[in-house]
Amino acid sequence: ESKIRVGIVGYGNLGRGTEASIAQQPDMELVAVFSRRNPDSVNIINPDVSVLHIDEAKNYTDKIDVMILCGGSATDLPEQVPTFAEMFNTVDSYDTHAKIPEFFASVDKVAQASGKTSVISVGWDPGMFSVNRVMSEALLPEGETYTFWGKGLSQGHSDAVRRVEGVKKGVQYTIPSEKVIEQVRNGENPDVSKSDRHVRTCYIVAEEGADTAKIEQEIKTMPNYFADYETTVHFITEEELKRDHSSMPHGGFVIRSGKTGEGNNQIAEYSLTLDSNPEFTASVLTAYTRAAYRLNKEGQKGAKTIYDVAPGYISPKSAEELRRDYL
Ligand code: API
Repeated sequence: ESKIRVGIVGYGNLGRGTEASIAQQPDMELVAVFSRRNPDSVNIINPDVSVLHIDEAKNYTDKIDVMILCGGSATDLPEQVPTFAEMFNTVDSYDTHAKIPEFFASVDKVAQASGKTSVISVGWDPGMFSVNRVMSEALLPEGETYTFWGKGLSQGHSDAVRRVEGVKKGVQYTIPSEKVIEQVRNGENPDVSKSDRHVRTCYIVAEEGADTAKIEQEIKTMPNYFADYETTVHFITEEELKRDHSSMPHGGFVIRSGKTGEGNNQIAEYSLTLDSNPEFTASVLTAYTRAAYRLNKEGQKGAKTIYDVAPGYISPKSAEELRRDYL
């Protein structure tokens, strides 16, 4: 059987992680990386893979089965995914939770018309955590679901602070409350909102002469990302950022604490401990690339979320092998 031919659009941390992840998949080959930058300035891992300007992508509709879109959620993906869904099956990790319904609708409209399949918003959250929230709530209808993130570096929030005027570089750490995690694991079902379960800390390198008070204010009041959270902003030098904040760990827990029939406590927990947030998100993207390819072959077109894709579709194993080896 021939390999799934894959393309990558956008080559930042996530694009790079995706290149590395495709190399681990026995049934996929990376055809090309597309970037808005000058292709000569893009340093990819495997020098044998072609790097092309994003405008060239339209010439690859019969050479690429699935395009993985690795741009940021703030401005790239809402524009790029509908554009590419006209020409390719796509996979993305759009992660602005509050705007997923409108994003889904805009992609679905295009993909229904083009006959392509677009798996949207797959990473670990949204993504693996979303699946675990839904599964544990279906199993334990009476109870509470708690999502904790971190401590770790959120790519989405870091991307958001870097878009603030006067910010040269920056990162954001999400820090969960250990006390609340403890209470949840003990089955106490504390009544705390997700903004009270976490604090956010930013380390910012400001542009020369920038108004740091204004930057801080703009970050702290940013809707969806920071407005509802207790946020601290530290200004540091470029050297300090490089020295202390170059790794990108993340992770967290989805915990459902419920009661069944005769009042017995049941706690379901899914946890991730990640040395590299972008490399793991990339691994989820490539697994769902397989699903996008197979769903499209079956004629299941349009936008799909992780809830629409049965687990067997993401495995390189056949349904027969899964029944025999994993059930
Ligand atoms: C946070 C999480 C991170 C989710 C993971 C991923 C990212 O507040 O740290 O942007 O890194 N929402 N969407």
